[in-house]
Amino acid sequence: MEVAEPESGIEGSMKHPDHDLDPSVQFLPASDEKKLEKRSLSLRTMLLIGLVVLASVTTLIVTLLVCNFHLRTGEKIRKVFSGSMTIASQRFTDSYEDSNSRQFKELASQVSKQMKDIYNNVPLLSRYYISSTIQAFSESSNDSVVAYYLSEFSVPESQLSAVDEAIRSTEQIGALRKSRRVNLEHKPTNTLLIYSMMSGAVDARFINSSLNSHYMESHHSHPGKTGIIQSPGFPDTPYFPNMYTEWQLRADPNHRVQLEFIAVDLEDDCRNDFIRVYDSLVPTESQVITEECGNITPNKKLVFLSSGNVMLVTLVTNEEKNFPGFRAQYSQVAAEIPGCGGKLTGMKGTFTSPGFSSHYPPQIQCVWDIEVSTGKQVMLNFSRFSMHEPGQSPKNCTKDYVEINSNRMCGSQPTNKVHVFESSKLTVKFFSDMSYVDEGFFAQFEAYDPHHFCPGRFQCDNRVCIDSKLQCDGYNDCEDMSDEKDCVCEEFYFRCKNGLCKPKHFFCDGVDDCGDNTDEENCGHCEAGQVDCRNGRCVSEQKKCDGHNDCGDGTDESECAKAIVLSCSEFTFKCKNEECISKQNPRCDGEKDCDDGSDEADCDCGTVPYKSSRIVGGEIAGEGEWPWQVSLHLKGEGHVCGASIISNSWIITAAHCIHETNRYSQAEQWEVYLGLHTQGESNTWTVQKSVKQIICHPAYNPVSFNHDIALMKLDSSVIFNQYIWPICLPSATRVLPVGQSVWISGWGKTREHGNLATVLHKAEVRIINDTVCHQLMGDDISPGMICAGLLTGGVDACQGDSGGPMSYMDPGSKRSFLVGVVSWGEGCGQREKPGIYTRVTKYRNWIREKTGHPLGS
Ligand code: 4AZ
Repeated sequence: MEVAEPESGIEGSMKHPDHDLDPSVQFLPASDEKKLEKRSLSLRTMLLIGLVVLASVTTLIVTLLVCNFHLRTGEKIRKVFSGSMTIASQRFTDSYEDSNSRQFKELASQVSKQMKDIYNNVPLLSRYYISSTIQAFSESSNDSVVAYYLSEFSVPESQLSAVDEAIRSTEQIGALRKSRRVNLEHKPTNTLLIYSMMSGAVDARFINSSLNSHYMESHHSHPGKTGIIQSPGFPDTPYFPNMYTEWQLRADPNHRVQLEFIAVDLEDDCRNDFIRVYDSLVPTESQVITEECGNITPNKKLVFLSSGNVMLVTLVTNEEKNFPGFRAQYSQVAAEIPGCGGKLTGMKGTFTSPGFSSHYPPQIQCVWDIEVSTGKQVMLNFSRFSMHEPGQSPKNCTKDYVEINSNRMCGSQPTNKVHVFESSKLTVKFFSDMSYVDEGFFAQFEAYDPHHFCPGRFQCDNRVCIDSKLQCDGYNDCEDMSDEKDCVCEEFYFRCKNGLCKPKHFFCDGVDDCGDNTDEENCGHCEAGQVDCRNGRCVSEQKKCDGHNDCGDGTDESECAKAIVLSCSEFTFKCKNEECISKQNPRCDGEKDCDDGSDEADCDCGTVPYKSSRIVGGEIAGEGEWPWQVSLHLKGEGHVCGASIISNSWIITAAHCIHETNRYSQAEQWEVYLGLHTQGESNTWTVQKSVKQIICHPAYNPVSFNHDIALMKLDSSVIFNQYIWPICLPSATRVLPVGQSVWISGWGKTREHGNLATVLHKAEVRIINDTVCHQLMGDDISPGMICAGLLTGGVDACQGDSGGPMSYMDPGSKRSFLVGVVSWGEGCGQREKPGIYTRVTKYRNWIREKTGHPLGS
């Protein structure tokens, strides 16, 4: 591996691998307009450059960017940090924007030397330091220079977090200088006066060792003008595979860079091809403003602002699926954003997050003081509110938030909710941190008469106003139930004994929606004292479990506490000796029910040996909590689907995971991760296997998703440990009552339009009545499917969870059974749109036939 020369800051720089090869991409000297602008390139030139660049796969830039960010070399791991520092002792000149200029090279060399000194002052860093390269300079608002660098270290694995910590300590450089621990008194005369310094890790996906080319452009925006940047070849030819491209954008001091995406057409999966925008000129992880991929429709405005006068746009692509790419326009806007805070008076008015309807910039704070006339009070409504950020919980809002009277709000807020305050004054604060931005909010305030608030809306007891349509709809919209009290139940609702109205489809769904169970009473058509047979007959309760098939379909003998030998039916459990017994769920319940004991054979499954303790609305799982959970990776693309371990050589997944493309159906394209908790982080117990054989259900229908189940045989058998353990397969007769709580787990998206989870998530959902599911989801529901979710929405499986387990823990035996395989749904977590799962009990015989799994019947 080639490594940059430690001292120079230019030699071996990752900046312009292509310069020696094609002069057309060199940076021009400063023009008479003072600022530099890269020469615009024709498509042909771009393609030519692209080809040349592709040929120059071994350039140092790529070597460092692609291979060195976090690469193992024997015992040590190469780690690269990126960052910026303000050099107070240096005045900015335009030539610093041209990396080929003498001035750039001289200053870069000085900065590199100084960085070495800085790291030498921290023993841990000096031990592992290799080199720094200076990527760019920009002009700060006080005429000094900001330098952007990449620093490379070679670190033993055990020291990685200590090095991270030590790197953070270098951010104290200003403080250190003041306390003279860095001996600047004896500095050589050309030592730079460094004022502030910040460093951070680089995005892990740059580690992708197949990235083999690099392309870079630099632009300085001009007042009143817009410039265009676009992926090479856009829109006529797809972007190149395995390429890292970056666009450095600068504005004049006291200005911000504004970037508007005009078109984005990338692969859907951000783990493969993605655009990232940084609030810096280097790709520092803590300064990502946004990440984009997929196809973004032009009616959705995607505008971003920098916090200072620089911005970096990067495009990383992988081997497969090359799309047209993107086009964006950049310009500069004044640093001061009008309407960021201030005093608001009058009877009503509006205010927005800074820059709305652009995304707000990072690192900004606004404070509004609202005051309405005395005698009136303030109410506030957010007609738009979107402040999501990866890693931010809506419970504590530590990243970007709005704060009203010390209450923080983030994530989404319902647009039909009005906040009512018992005061004529209100202070609203807006805060955005260094990374990730969102659309922000549009707020209306209004003065109200304290005796008559919520005009035109329903007023909750907790002084929240909601849309009148939400009153008496069966859902607790006020969050204090006041919208569901004293209701007259309309046509599609029934009345509970306690007076609540509930949608008719909540009736007899197995869940006590009323709270007094009246919606679950008298659910059969038979009289009191009779059993409801599933074939519609009614027989006396006394005939239940008496050993006679009184219903005729075995229902009266199917839910018995004790095993009675009966003639075989779909409601009986068949022992290995062909005897059939009547007991409900006899398999692996710890009691020998079959004379030959076959109901308790091969029950070493479904227990959690570990005794510690974009799923939507779920929470992070404990390590080892779902030891049968598998992550299926497609080679080079990462996690695609979930699966469940059923024996030491077989796993179960969804057929649609396999059917997606021709490539997906090839066994050698898959990597199976067992005992995994965090994507990209293997533990000593994590096992990776290849796939020897894939068996999709022969009747799988890719249009209806009927029979969405598949088996994968591992290339060699896995040794179980406390993090790798099989789940039990349910017997065909396992009864899962409606309303039963079951668990789903996976690394899928945590929001419908969000990103895949890195850490395994879990969520508790409930089995939903088949009839209700038909009503809600239409005729697409077949007997091979089972619905689960919460009808109120918010908790669900999502894209990336497919193939993973829906497990039921039998409270008696404490064993988990695989009752469903995540299959499909309409969106994720929507109200009255449950998730659809493959009903595993229906596929038992097929599983046994294909895998030889030693199941009872
Ligand atoms: C999917 O795309 C998917 N809400 C899986 C489950 C659900 C929706 C989508 C259920 O794999």
